[in-house]
Amino acid sequence: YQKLTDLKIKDEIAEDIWIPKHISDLDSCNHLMLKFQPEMASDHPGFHDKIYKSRRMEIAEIAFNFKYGDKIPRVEYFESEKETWREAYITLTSLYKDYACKEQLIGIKKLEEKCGYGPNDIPQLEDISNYLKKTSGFQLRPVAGLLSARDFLASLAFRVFQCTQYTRHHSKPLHTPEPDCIHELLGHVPMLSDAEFAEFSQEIGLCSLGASDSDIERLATLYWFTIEFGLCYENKKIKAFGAGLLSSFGELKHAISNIPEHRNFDPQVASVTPYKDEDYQPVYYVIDSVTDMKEKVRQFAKSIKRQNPIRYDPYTETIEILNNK
Ligand code: NLE
Ligand code: FE2
Repeated sequence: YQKLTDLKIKDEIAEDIWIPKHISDLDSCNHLMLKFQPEMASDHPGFHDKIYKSRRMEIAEIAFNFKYGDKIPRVEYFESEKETWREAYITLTSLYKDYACKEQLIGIKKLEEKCGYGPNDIPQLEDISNYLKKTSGFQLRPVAGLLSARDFLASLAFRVFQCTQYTRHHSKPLHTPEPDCIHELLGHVPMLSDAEFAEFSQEIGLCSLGASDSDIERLATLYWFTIEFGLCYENKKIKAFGAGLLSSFGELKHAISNIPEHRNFDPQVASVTPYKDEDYQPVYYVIDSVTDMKEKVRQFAKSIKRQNPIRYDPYTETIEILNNK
């Protein structure tokens, strides 16, 4: 036990922050944020729905029991859950032609061919994880809800995506403020199967390891305006690559319309822009390409200080702490 005043903080470099050193240490990166849980949020569409809440608990158990190296247990989805998926799948994929970036279109097509994606059934995390592993080196681990930014970002450093397994409430199939498997599987997974996007995601993760709380906040905000709600130019047209858009019928159209503000992507500015997590965004950042975004974020990353430099060893899936003295 340490009193707050005993913590050594100098030059904004956070010291003695625990970081996962091996991919199996992600077993400890499981701190949930409760603000969107149906038990906690009275405006959650499932707040009064006992069946929905107990179903959520049942699926959450899988995540609570999961340990590194386990196969992700399959969920036998209810007909009503498959119906929610079907509606979202059909509506969203029909919009992608006009609204989604090319990486998303390619990603979805391959997932349909190779990983059983389609309107009729919810694909299983274990199958998707194996597929991603082969395609971009990413893998999934089940999570019971929204994680703390520090834990979520730390997982990305190991090319692990913490993935929810429950579905949104059936009364609101086209938008949810919290992650659910429709958001993950339609929004994140196709983009994560792109090699360059995967690399970008891992780099944000690596940058977060050992960072101070305020830097974690900046990185989480940057994550929000890119991986979650990012737009890009493609042949002078604006398209979406952010998962929060690609999984929300309503916000996808809103983002591309003339209603919100579109700003050219600048990580210094984006990382301190206040954002809304309950409703559609008033501001979006537009990148020129994934390559360009990655370059800009690499420059930005130099402003994130940590006690010692680190290096990721992909062979052993280990973080090495280098001593620069
Ligand atoms: N608004 C998104 C959706 O409806 O799929 C989810 C965002 C989670 C951060
Ligand atoms: Fe997300």
